[in-house]
Amino acid sequence: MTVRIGVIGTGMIGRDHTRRIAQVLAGAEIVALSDYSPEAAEKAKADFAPGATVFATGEELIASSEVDAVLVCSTGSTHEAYVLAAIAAGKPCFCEKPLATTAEGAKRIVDAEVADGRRLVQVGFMRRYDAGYRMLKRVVDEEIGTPLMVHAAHRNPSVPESYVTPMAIHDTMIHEIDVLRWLLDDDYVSAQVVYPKASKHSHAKLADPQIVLLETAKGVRIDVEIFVNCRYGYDIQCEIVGEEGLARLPEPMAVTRRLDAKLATPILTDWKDRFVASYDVELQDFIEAAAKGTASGPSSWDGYVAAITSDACVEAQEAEGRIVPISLPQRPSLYA
Ligand code: ISE
Repeated sequence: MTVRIGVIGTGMIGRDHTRRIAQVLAGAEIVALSDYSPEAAEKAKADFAPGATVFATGEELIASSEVDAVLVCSTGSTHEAYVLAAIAAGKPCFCEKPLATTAEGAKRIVDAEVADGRRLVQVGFMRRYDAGYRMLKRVVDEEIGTPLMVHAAHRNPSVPESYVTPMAIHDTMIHEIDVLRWLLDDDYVSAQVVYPKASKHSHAKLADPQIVLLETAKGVRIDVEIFVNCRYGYDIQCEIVGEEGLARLPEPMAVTRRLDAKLATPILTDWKDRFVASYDVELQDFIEAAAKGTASGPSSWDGYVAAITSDACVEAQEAEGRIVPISLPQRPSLYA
């Protein structure tokens, strides 16, 4: 079966996913597009999916009998309503992060999915599909013994002027929040934020860098450096220290040069390039599950846990070093 997909939000990553589904992946076609800017939807149609229908609203796209499954790639504040509408329509739905902008919103999605009784939602936590993180997980699961500590860093060369302190959590560290609990098969019990000396490249509304300290239910201690004006490149680091040894996320493949009296390896600068291959794998997974009328991969529950943890981290940002407890509700059996 060919899954007929509708994409809501075609300006940014939704445009790239439209290309991916139309030109790279197997088993699906783009039949519908919608964007708050109709020109963006028309442009995606002209460039990648000439046969697609452009809908004026996401709601109409979801309701269309021509659409089997939905990609929600619009701005974060619109996600919750679209995902709830897709669940109500019984259609598999891939939602970019965040699943919702509040933990209560994410919970409404979990509740709707649980009431429906089957998984329909996949959240766009693409790092779980990254080849490097998958290799790292295998080594953590099988070789280094019980994990004790994690040292991680998430560095962006720069961010737009509109990027402010809480976004370091909601927009940036959300990836570590998800991927580390997946790597460790664990959940967080507390968060604390400490601020090093501020970089002169930041501004009054952005504390940069920050260090977030997380503790897990199994007692693992995690430090995550978030530094979004690091200047030199887009750099994701992750080191897990276990009882028997240590495992490190591989660097992205790059050619080392011996040139002009220097030994040099280039570092990427754009996050879209760093995880480009994982987007292909995650969406292929979505298509395969959608063909069976369901969803797999990162779930609404994972989106909800990420939202609860993010809220605690933002509270910790404001709490001047105080440790903020994190407590999770009981995990419904649908997500066991
Ligand atoms: C962006 O939205 C991402 O998802 C990137 O992975 C992250 O590095 C960046 O800081 C975010 O703004």
